[in-house]
Amino acid sequence: EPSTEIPYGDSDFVVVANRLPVDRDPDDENRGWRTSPGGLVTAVAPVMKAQEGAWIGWTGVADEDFEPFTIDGMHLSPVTLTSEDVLRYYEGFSNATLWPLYHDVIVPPEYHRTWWDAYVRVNERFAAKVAEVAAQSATVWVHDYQLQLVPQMVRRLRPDLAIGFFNHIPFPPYELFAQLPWRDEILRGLLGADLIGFQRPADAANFRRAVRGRLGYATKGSTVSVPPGDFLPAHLVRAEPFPISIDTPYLEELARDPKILERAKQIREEVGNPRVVMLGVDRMDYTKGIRHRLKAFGELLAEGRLDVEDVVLIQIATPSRERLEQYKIIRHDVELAVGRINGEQVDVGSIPVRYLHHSYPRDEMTAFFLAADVMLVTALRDGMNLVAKEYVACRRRDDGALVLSEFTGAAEQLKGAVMVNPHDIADLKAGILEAVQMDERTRTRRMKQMRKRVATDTVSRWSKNFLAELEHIKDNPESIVPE
Ligand code: ADQ
Repeated sequence: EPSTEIPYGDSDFVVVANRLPVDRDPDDENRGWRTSPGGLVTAVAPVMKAQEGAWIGWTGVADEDFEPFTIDGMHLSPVTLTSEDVLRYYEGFSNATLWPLYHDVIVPPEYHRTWWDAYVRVNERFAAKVAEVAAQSATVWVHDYQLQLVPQMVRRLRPDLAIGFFNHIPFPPYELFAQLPWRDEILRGLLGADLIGFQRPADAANFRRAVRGRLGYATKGSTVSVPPGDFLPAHLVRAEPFPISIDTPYLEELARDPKILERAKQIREEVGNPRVVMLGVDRMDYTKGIRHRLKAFGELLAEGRLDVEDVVLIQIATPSRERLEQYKIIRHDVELAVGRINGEQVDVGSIPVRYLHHSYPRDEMTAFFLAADVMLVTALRDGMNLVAKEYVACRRRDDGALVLSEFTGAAEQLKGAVMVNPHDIADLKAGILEAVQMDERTRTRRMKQMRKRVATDTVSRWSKNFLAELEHIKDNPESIVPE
């Protein structure tokens, strides 16, 4: 029985994420906020509008309190972060501890007790906000690695709620996860949820193995039995894969737009109309394998296996987490590599790598996807990688080839890609050449196969599946009792 002392809120559906789906825009004098369109918004906005929904998150502005506000029919409930929270909870524990730890320790994670304290404190703030806005028996959907303690905190405050959690990044193998000084707290935090979603089956399996190894709880299939304790009664938790996807119909619509098709042609002209345009689109992050990609491309040119007359690589890298040391290093390394490849050329007119350190609107991104014959996705580790799926969705003529790292979640769905191990530069080079030289019939066959997949696996289906499963668990708790 839910405690009657808690004043319930009005929202039947609550999304909780580190960031609200808005950016401050002082130029927009009407509201001061601009919606930042992303996959998650697309996925949950219809549910938010259909039910009395709310989104809890940070505005991106530190040290300022904001009142709840409504934008595009979504009720937003801001959580305040101080500059110190940003430093310790966000840049520190989330992005310099958890992010590298969960991505195979590509760079060494840093463990600082002050960062952990801030992580706990901020997670408590998010949980308190959920308890305040959620209506009785509401559904709460918590997102991503910044908020892994929120499920347990919410369950303690509001046992009446159905709590789902989705992890957008990988969940590491036990041997790596075990490094974390606060590993047990994180596992208990997540186990406050009724349903925990991961990108790949392997991520869910890694999580269940950590639960068995650290906490000694029994698991059967995807179900974890959590014994009573920590002020909570015994309960069952499901940990399962729910691979995220993209808004395919929207991208296909953009890819049909004559203005965008014209812009794609123009982009090809602007880079000198080469026979082959290759493209990379990533956040500037050490997990994305941009350095490895450039190394492979540079060697192929130097060895004359690719001809500078024939190919151009457009590398778009969105600025990301720029105050963190490891992000300064990756940017420096990428820029050095680009300069080196372009500097090796003898002809003043030869610029094989066109490097853009910017973010672009959706229309322009679509034009880039349409302009590219070969898409390079070479992440060293990536939860899913939406860029790979976006490229496929835009190729309405079933042309173009995708080079895809086997270390992305997307590799499990896009079987028509040229699969590569980006750590193996020789393999990466062979993959790039295979994509460049692939005959038209093979390209068409493989792209068709991949397009079929993204046509059915859309982000709205992803959120429907997740929420349906959560609903089902809530309505039939006995249905998940392991036989
Ligand atoms: P990210 O690490 O950010 O996401 P990704 O899945 O590729 O990686 O999503 C990036 C998004 O940003 C894509 O929609 C892409 O088009 C867009 N983008 C990238 N560069 C851009 C630019 N210069 N201008 C405009 N848009 C740009 C995390 C996980 C992933 C997981 C997603 C979703 O790391 O593994 O797929 O969440 O769960």
